This record gives sequence, structure tokens and C-alpha cells, in this order.
Amino acid sequence: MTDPTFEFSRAITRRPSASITDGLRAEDIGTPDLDQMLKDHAHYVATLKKTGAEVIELPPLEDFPDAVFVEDTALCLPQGAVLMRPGAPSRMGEVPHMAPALREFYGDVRGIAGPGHIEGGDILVTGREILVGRSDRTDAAGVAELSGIVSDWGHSLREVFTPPGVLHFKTDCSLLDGETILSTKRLAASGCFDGYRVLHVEDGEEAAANSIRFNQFVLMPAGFPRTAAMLGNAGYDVVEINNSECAKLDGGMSCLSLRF
Ligand code: CIR
Repeated sequence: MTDPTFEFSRAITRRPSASITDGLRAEDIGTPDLDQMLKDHAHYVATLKKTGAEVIELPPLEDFPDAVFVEDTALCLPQGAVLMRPGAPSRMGEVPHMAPALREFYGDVRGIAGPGHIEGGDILVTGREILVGRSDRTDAAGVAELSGIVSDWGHSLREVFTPPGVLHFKTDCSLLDGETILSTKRLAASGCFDGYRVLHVEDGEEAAANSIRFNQFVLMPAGFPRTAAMLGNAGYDVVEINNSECAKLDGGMSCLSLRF
């Protein structure tokens, strides 16, 4: 039996394009360096492959600077995939570029028709339910439409809180296994993970919360040694990946792949 919350046979990624320098950012903390981002991306892809999974590497999309952050374009579940409707207007056009890749692997590919908006970065699939945080990118109508789709497949969806000023719900949390969540203290304080086992990222290391469990590894951004040690002591096999360039665009480990 595989656990669909962290045991995956495939991932879809997209190589960063030169237009990444025009990517969206909440705050200007410097221009991302494409060469460094390509190196980091290659390390990320190689780590996913090392688990034995197949990684589908899509080509760069020059017209869409944020297209490397594929997670926001779709939700992948065992029963089917759902194409999102991003709340950032400049990202809407990424979705039709993702659809053919998903149709290769899924018989059932649905889509958010609108008028609501929802991005994959706001969705955490646990062993029990689908948690969705509303944000500047995800609104009530988008959540309601997704809820209708996933209930057809037997999933229950629960709307939760996203801390103010945080781009996506998953900026502040990740799934370590079906029952265990890595979270910032500010998010866990909302009570949204009550009943789960919660590991907190260390104070001052909030950006480590956007990590991913992919098969035997936890991929986490480099530079958060106390959280890396905490996860290692808890028995996780941690791989640290430099994230300095994606971080300039508010991106992290989860945004760089769709996993199924
Ligand atoms: C954006 O603002 O949409 C991109 N610059 C970053 C997207 C990060 N995605 C994610 O956390 N799922």
C-alpha cells in the first residue's frame, strides 16, 4: 500500500525562463539570478529523481515569468487532477500550458471555471482532508467550486486561515506524512491543525515551513539549520536545496513541482 500523501511515482516541473527576472514579488529584495536558479532547479529535480520517481521536465515559458512555480496551476489527487484559476492575472495563461501534461497521466482532468480564483499554493492535502487557505490569490468562490469537484471524488475540504501578509497557505506549512504537519507557530496558533501532530519550524526560520515530503526525503530550503536539525532528530531524511533565487519571488520547495 502506498500513502498518496507523500509516496509519489511522478512529478512535473518546468525549467525557469530568462523572463524570471520579471516574476511577481511582494517586496523587491533583489533580481533573481537565472544561472543560480537553474543550478538550484537542477538539484531539486535530481533529488526528486533519486527517489526513483519519474520527473516530467517541461520547457521554459518565456511569456510567463512565474511559470516555474507549477504547483499553483493544478491540484493532483489520486482520482484526478483539477486545473486551477490563478488569482494573479499574469499567471492565468500558465494553466492551458499545464493541461496537456496532466492529460497524459489522468483520465479525469477537470477545471475551475470561475468566476472564482484559486491557486495550488493555498491547498494542503493531508491523510484526512483537503485544507484550503483563502489568500489574495484564492477567494470564497474558488474554494466553493473546488469543494464541489473534490466531493465527487470522496474528499472533504475545509477552509482555513492564512496569516495576513503571507502569499499562500503553504508558504507557512507542509505535510511530512498524512498525520504530521510542519508549520510556523503563527499559522498553527490559528488552530487549523488541531488533532494533527504538528512540528514547528524554529523561531526566525519561518521560511523553512515551505518544504515538501517526497517519498523518503524532506526537501527543505537551505539556510535553516535549527529546523533541519529538528527534522533530522525526528527521523526525517532532509535534503537542503539552495532557494535564494526563488525566495526573491516568494517561491519555495512546494511551488516547484506537481506531485502524484
Ligand atoms: C507568485 O507570486 O505567484 C510567484 N512569484 C511565486 C509563487 C509561489 N508559489 C507557491 O508558493 N505555491
